[in-house]
Amino acid sequence: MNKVIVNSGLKAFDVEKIRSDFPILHIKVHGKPLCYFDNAATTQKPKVVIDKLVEFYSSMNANIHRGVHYLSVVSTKAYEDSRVKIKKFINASSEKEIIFTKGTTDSINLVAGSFARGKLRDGDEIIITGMEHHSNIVPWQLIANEKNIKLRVVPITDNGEIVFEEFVKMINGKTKLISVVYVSNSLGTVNPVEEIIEAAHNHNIPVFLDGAQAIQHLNVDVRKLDCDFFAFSGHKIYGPTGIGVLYGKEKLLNELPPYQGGGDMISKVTFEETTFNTLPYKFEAGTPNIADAIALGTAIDYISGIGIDAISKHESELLEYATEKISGLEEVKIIGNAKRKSSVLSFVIENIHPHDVGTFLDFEGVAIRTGHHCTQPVMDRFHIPATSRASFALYNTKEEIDVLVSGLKKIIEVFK
Ligand code: C6P
Repeated sequence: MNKVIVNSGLKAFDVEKIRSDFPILHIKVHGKPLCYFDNAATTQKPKVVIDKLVEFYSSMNANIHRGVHYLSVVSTKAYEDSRVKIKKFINASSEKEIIFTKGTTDSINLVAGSFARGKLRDGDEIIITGMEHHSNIVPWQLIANEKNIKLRVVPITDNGEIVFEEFVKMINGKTKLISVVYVSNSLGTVNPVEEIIEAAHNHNIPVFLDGAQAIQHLNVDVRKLDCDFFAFSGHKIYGPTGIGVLYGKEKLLNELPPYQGGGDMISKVTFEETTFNTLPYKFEAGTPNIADAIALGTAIDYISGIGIDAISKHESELLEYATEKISGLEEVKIIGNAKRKSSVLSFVIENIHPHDVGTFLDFEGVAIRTGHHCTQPVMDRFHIPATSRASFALYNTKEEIDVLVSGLKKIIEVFK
């Protein structure tokens, strides 16, 4: 593949060098070079992240916050160093605002459980949008059913953008939380989160951002955004699975009751009464996912070394290139045409089920996702059962997109 070096005031972006950092990108699938376009589901891991996991279990493994012995001190320091890296990466005010979770889903469930227990009353309302992932619908529904809370849904346009005026109209005295996806995983829409936050804060309503598809593509500065909560998953930002982050403003987190009880989240326990640990430990009950938290720090170092702005620029070029090529196929319809999009290209092909598209492309070595992408209400909104989705990452190239497009042309020909 050709070497693509982009240098326009940003850090030099050498995609071939980046590709050489990811061992899995060099395997063959059905005898063909792998073109991995399922990055919105999970990203591949650079060797430094894989090596960090091996290093942890080979030379650092011990439980944290509990031992005075050498290994415990080393692993505790590495775990807490990772928290500091994440704090800096998203520009939080303090490490106390960075809670390790299992991932975005776990982070949303944490706030749904804790916030609802601490703050919500009968008749209160939560606003979400029509393009949420199931993870930002179901946890609120569970609470809504339990506490008689109303979930209100902002409609979306045919282009896949929220109807902002409708959102503003929905805000009222009963609204207690607004929880929105920053970047839609099935449409690619980048939501106007700055405006959403401003409108919400004019009414003193906190905003939760589902950042699962934002953190790896956009420069996220939680202080500049002024969001109250922000969630992301490690595995979507080149880190391991089973680890994620909940950011919350310190003042708000302090006001919330614990989500789960157990070791490490307590200050003192008697049979009569328990007092809780300070932040962030109040929300990290039990032995956490130590190795993966540390390797997530390594992934953040890796991304920071390349520069998120350079990554963003590269991915925008890929999205633009793929959109142009795929729009040129008359049988293909793109689902999600928002003015501001990020790295996700969803489409349907006349008379061919997305699962057939996915299976056919797989034999060409091309990995895409097909289905409802855990956003069934989005599929309902567009009156389709599923889409095919190609999602791009920092290591993808235009040559790989050419392979995807030629695969699509073949399948269209075959099904004719
Ligand atoms: N979307 C996709 O293929 P977890 O599973 O907890 O890491 O992330 C959940 C989640 C929450 N919000 C958004 C916007 C997401 O895209 C996801 C995960 C994957 O699109 C798997 S369904």
